[in-house]
Amino acid sequence: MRIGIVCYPTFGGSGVLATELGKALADKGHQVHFITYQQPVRLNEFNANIFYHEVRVTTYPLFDYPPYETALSSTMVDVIMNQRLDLLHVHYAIPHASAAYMAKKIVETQGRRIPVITTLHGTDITLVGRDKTFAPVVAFSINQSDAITAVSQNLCDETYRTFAIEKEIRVIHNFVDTQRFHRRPIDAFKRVIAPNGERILLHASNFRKIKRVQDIVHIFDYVKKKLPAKLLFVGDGPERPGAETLCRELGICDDVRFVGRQEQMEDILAVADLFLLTSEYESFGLAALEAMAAGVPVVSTNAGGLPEIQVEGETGYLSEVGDIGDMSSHAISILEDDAVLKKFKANAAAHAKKFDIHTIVPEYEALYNRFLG
Ligand code: GMT
Repeated sequence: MRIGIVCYPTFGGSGVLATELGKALADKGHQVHFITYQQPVRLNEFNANIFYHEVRVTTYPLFDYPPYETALSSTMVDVIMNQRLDLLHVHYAIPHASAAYMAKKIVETQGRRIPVITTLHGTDITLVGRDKTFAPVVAFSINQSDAITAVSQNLCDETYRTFAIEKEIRVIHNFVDTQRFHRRPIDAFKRVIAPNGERILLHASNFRKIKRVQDIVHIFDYVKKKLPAKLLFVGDGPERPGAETLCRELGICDDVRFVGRQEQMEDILAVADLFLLTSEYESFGLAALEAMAAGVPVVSTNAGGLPEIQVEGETGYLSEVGDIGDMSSHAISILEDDAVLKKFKANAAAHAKKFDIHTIVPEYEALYNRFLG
């Protein structure tokens, strides 16, 4: 198959998932064409079946807002026609689904039919999408897609609750390459982070408000009072300065490291003992699944799709949003006993296999096949 994948190229979960899907499809012999404005961060190796088409937005003094969506549709048309694509798979509805609808209509005038599959990832529905500046276009373009998928049952339900969707939304859970995340810790790295064998807690995100990163700092402060521990913050975003200030106020800066955006998550996760995710909402929580695949238990909120990936009391614990006390006691209960920690680590790794790349990617292929032939 010749598949066009449209996504955000950044560190966000939707772009990561789309890129990993494209790489897996290419490994299976499909020809994959990424269409986006920058090389996706996880597209970091050569594969003869992978192509990258950059969307270039022309600037002009009249444009206070460069028309990315128009440029994206035009690039889609170019790639569909010249690379003879069989289908377009767009990740994150805004503006990808509406740009794909436009491209589809344009190529129809040239005698080409191209099926469009839209995968909903979360904030395109729950946060940005429901804003009235976007909502009518989001609802229309989702309804115009030939197939719609959501990354969790929760997101599927939220989408039906938010928009008048006339079509079936299929749930295809996010996935992880469990082999890749099954790594031995790099001892030298571990010694730098935790020189005295302290427990290592980890959070990775885009530091947006929805992640409630200050809750992470408070939880760590509680944990640290009970046992020797270090906290690693991976990623960057608008709430990072606030988290840094809070660390200073609590006097815990020496035990907290902000390491910025990182590509080699598997190496970082390999040294971690616990992953913290305090989000107000997560459609799925791909970062938590990657942690589990690396054998790292997760203490998280019970928001959105997180209960679909975690098993309470086995892979970690789920608490009400904002319940710092509950999350702290759960973290301590996992970390204070070697045998308990070992059990949770093994459970997390075993449960992540349910979402293995080799199980989930065929679900997308089966969906594609419905539109071909
Ligand atoms: O979490 C973010 O803010 C990034 C966002 C994205 O679109 O990249 O992540 C969403 O999609 C991920 C992949 O499907 C999910 O794992 C995240 O849970 C989801 N984020 C939210 O729903 C807040």
